[in-house]
Amino acid sequence: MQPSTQEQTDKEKQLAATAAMRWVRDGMVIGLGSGSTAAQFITLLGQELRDGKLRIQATATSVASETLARSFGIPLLEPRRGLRFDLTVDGADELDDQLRLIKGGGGALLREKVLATASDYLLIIADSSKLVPQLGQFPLPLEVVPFALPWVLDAVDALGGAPTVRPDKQNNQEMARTDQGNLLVDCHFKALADPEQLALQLQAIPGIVEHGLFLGLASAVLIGKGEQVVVRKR
Ligand code: ABF
Repeated sequence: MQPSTQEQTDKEKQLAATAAMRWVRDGMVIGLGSGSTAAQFITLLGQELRDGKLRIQATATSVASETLARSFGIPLLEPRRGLRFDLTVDGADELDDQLRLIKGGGGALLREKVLATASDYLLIIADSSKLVPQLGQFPLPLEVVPFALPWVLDAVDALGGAPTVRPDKQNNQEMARTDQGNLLVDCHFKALADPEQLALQLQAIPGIVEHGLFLGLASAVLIGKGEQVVVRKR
């Protein structure tokens, strides 16, 4: 019997997360990403640590990842000046062949970008559905300060982004909140002809704390594809 698409996707995530362990060295300071693929990596890391095979320290990009890391006893570092990460391992919602990414579908884009920027090496792990010829089918997330929301919506509309405020379906709330208490806006550009230009335009809108375009940040991507892992490096 053929595995279902979901089973295949889960397997590809597992393959990518397992392959990422080859980038881990004893004594490293590691940034922990968010989402289901990153969770698989944190689990593998936690198991190695628990078995005494590895000593690492880490900082997590979300409360969820922090909770998972804590459950394995991974030593967690608080943000502080000068703290750098040897390696950050994180997932993505979309990626193209230039290693440009859309992230933030899980709402953790701000901390993800902070850690990505403070990392010497950003390793992205993903299943094969994430690799696309052109970014933009996946709605581009923005983290927005609540006060600024109406004006941010106007400005993104003017750019053709057809913005929607992300609801918190789980808690039946009209608006989801990030770990920082901000709102999430999803932009439906459909296709991003010039992600670099769009990133500059979004950065210029007051009230947008961060956008989900990760450009020039990924050092390498590991893509689970069927039974294999495809590696792409910058
Ligand atoms: C995070 O997890 C994100 O930036 C992205 O939204 C998401 C990918 O999710 P998954 O690994 O569950 O497909 O890394």
